[in-house]
Amino acid sequence: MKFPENFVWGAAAASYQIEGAAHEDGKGLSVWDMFTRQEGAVQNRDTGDIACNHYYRYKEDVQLMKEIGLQAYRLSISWPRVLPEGAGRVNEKGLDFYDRLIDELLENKIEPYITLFHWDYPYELYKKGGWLNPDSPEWFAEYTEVIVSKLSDRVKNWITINEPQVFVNLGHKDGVHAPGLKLGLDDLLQISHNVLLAHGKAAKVIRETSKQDVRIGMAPCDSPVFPAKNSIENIQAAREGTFSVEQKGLWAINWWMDPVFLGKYPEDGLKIYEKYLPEIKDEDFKIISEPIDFFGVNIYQGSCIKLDEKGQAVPARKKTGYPRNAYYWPITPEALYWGPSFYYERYGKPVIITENGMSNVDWVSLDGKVHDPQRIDFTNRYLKELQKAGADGVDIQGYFHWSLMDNFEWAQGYLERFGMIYVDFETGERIIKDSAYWYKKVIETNGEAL
Ligand code: GCO
Repeated sequence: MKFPENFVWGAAAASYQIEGAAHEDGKGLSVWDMFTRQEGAVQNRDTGDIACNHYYRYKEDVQLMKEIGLQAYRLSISWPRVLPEGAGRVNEKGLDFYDRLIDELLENKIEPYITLFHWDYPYELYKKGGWLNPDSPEWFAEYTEVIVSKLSDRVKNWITINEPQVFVNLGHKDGVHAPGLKLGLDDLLQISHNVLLAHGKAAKVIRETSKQDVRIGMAPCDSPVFPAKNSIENIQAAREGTFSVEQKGLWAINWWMDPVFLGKYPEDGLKIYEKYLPEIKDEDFKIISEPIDFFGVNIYQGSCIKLDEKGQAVPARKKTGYPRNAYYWPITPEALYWGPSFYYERYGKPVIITENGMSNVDWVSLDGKVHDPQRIDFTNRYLKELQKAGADGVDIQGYFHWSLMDNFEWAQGYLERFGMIYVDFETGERIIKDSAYWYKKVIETNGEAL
């Protein structure tokens, strides 16, 4: 099952989840450095202080990427590592780390895709109100300029913000992610508007500052709704369910991506949130909808709906003992057909899967290897669905497996292993899992090996 020519095969990780060196070489604090110290915030009181020690082991890690045959690597930049106070003073040692990492990747013919914000928000800016502060979009734009000025001679692919739904809902509504707040809807909508403005300002800065042509995207997450049957009515119900603020609230992908690609909030959301909306200035949507080049999206699962006897959409019952991963997320490969299909229909932009993968109960076997057949089967099934979406006309342009290596899984600490590389968190030893060698063959054959 061939993928399009020039389809990009990669893997993804994120600064706070793998770098470690959380208090070294001049790095400033992030909200995750603060949050992990709160009693009960993270399983086993785990922190990202050391994580995978990638800050010091990046050369070894790039060699592992090369051995796996990755064409691209999606990394994120730790904002407070480069700007310890979040704005103003640059920590040259921090910027130098990314400079060296980019060079190492390019020397090994691995294309870097940089995510500018993957949740490790500068604590000093948090103390000034964080994403609630009306200056927050400008803070992000200034940070973006520092990074793009330094790296854009070598980096062409940029992702502004990772999963706004997660850090807004879990971090600012439910309080179970950093910064651990439980804010009201008016604040949450102000934050979401500021995040969208920050995205738009950053996209403009990237385009204007870059020393070469760029491709820009964002990486929202989604759990698309998909039909139990391929009837027109069932598909339409799934399409409506995928893009429904009424059903999904601030998790709804179109609450975020309609402003970016269509220059307006979705009607159902405007009605529901009417009393809580922030002030929206005339020029806001021009800023937010600064043109970008691809629809990046993180998809792990979807939800299946069928039509009842009255033609109403209802959840399709999960089979008893349905397949699920170690994180108890159901295995739903159809999500990688229907999600990209619906996004491409709605926004007309090439689709890049910026994250997909699974947590697995991985351990080192007696033969010293890490056998992870579930991850191979999972990825095989999801990629087959993505290929089908491509065959049916969706412009699919890339796939980044989450994750390159086992890492700090936020409030779960080190309990969940998503990596294609096993990490011993006591010794730092890396072991390439079977799934990585399987993925190598998929990459070499551009998907034919599926
Ligand atoms: C996310 C984040 C990743 C997670 C991964 C598994 O999508 O939540 O981008 O940092 O680790 O998705 O939950």
